[in-house]
Amino acid sequence: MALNLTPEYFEADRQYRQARTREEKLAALELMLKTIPKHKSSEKKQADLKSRIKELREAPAARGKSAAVDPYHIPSQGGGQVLLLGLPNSGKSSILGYLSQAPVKITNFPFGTQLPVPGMVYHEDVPIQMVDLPPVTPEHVPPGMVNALRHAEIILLVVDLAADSVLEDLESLLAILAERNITFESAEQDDTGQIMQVWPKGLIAGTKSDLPAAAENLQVLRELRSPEPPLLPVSSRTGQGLPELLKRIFDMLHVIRVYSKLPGKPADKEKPFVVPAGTTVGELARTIHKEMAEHLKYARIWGESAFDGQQVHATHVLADRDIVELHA
Ligand SMILES: Nc1nc2c(ncn2[C@@H]2O[C@H](COP(=O)(O)OP(=O)(O)OP(=O)(O)O)[C@@H](O)[C@H]2O)c(=O)[nH]1
Ligand SMILES: [Mg+2]
Repeated sequence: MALNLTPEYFEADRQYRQARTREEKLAALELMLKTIPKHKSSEKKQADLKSRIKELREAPAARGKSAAVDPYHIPSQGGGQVLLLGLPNSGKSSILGYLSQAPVKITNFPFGTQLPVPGMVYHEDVPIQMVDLPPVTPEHVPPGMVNALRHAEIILLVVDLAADSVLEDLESLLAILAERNITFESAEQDDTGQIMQVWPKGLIAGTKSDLPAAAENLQVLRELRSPEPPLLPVSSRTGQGLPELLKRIFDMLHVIRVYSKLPGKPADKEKPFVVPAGTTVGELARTIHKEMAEHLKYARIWGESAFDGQQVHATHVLADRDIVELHA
């Protein structure tokens, strides 16, 4: 289904995901409704937007400080945000525990996690935020979580590969989402052939791949389920499969990293700027400093998008790992 969403719509969507207050959320939703292309295939989405606007308008205004705090509102940090969604005891907290210093609670009994816990994980030198979520069941999805899922960039569905019920588990997770109109659409192209992002994106981690039952269950899953969203086997005991999972997440985020450099000095390789793929030199300058963008004369680039030290203009599109020297 081609929705042919416009850049204005994506910007409004982004604003919505960053919105903190009810007023900000309403303004962004209204902008989304205004900018969504009005045709048959977007009718469902339009109706969804209208009902969310109505819901928000009618919701009682938050009273006092405690009422305003939403534990599921975690602003995205680093290259992007991944939410870990799964049934109880599937191994969500263990994944984030293995990959980060985040204070996750790993328990051998179900419902160990009660509130979302964010942590930073790394694909090479690119920070990506992962959020461990409390478990869901077909009977119960914690209030507040649905909204977070709806506006997630990436949802990592976590299933226990060692459980013989793994196929049903995966199906019930997908059903929990589908019942709330959260589906995974693949990327679309706009009129100019540029890839436009449609969020959320889905990926499946089959955990506990180190356990004996996992191999056969994985085989069964591969034979019986559709290949979308993609499934990767991982183990939080041995770490197996986790680097591949992170690489896949990085690719799905459609971001690039670039390093800044001062004239006559080596590049700062410690902390890359992580920016959307397609970012130009001028846009990078704006992310660094507004004044820099205003006074930018040219840049010199080392890397894939230019020959070493090549002088380029503000409109030059950057590539992953480019080193950029801005001249103002
Ligand atoms: N062998 C093995 N055990 C694992 C793996 N991942 C998790 N476990 C075990 O599975 C149990 C549940 O792990 P958690 O990470 O707490 O699971 P969870 O999905 O966060 O659980 P809830 O928060 O209750 O939903 C613990 O006993 C873990 O040690 C794995 O990769 N291999
Ligand atoms: Mg947990």
